[in-house]
Amino acid sequence: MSNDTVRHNWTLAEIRALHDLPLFDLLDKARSVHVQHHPNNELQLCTLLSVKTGGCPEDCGYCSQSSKHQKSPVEPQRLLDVDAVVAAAKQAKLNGATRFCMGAAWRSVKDGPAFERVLEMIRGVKAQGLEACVTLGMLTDDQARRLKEAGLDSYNHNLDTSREYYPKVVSTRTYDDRLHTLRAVRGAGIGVCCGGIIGMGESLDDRCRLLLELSSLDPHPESVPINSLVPIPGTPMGELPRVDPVDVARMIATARVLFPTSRVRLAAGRHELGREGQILCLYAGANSIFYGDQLLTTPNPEPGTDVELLQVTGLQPLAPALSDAAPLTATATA
Ligand code: SAM
Ligand code: DTB
Ligand code: SF4
Repeated sequence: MSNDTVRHNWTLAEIRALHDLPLFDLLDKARSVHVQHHPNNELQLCTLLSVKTGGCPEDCGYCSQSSKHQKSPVEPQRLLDVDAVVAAAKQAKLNGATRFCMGAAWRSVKDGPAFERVLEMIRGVKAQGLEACVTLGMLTDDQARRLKEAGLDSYNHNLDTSREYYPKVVSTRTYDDRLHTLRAVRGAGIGVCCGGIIGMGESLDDRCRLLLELSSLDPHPESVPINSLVPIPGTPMGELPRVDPVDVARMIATARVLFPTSRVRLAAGRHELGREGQILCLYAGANSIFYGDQLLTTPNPEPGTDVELLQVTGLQPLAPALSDAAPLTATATA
């Protein structure tokens, strides 16, 4: 398969037909695309850090950090110091991560000291030889330009679900607000990390419409995170059932076929998939995971368990950009 098979004109019917194939036929297609474009059995390890936790004015129904969900267990915290973030990035690198992603529970970025501090964090992370990614909410063109100037590689801003289902998930912003920020990111020359969440009560067509929307972005997002809902008690989605691992694998395999050259990330919800569920998702075409015992506010598998996952699959962590990272061991610290 050559790059001319990177398509931006998929139809919903085509995507749904792919998604609904007999499982092994879908896996065969995804695997064939995967080995043509990502031949090295590589797995990208990204470590996440919440640099500003809680107190967010948006009302995303899945999120522990919304101030609208009074019963969520998350206590708001102030923006971390640059030194603490750089120390966490150094540790992430020692543990074998090559990408460091920082999340802030903001609706949008405000110009001022907090933004200046985030720019300093990005410079500090880049100085460690790590890829830097942030997710800060909505951005203006000028803010995107300043993030790029600070050395930012990638901006995470998820569409989360279909345009049709979006109002069931969040009422304080629109789908077009999200697309507007994605254009600002792309316009500044920053890589786009954009995906969604399954398991929020959406239909299979909604999942396929999300993929359709993402596939219409030109160029495609360099990275497509597929999150499974982590139900947080005290949020509107806190009582929803866990996603079936086979459903996650179907979503990942469909994304792999649609986004041949992108990284597809097996993101939130990995904890509950179990070892074999995760292996199925990696076989389906995921080539990136969050690595470290914490996502933003919820637990992630222990690094030692992930090292075993790499050993049992024979996957290799993506080589670090600089060579002073320690080799992975099952005792890697969080
Ligand atoms: N405030 C920023 C924003 O919304 O763009 C950045 C932080 S937000 C927590 C980053 C992403 O994490 C969300 O877009 C969503 O896809 C994912 N996420 C948040 N809570 C989740 C949950 N409980 N389960 C699964 N994914 C979740
Ligand atoms: C993404 O798509 N998933 C990550 C990252 N981008 C920022 C966040 C997952 C959050 C899971 C819930 C939590 O830990 O609060
Ligand atoms: Fe705020 Fe982001 Fe959580 Fe939505 S997902 S409530 S914008 S932190």
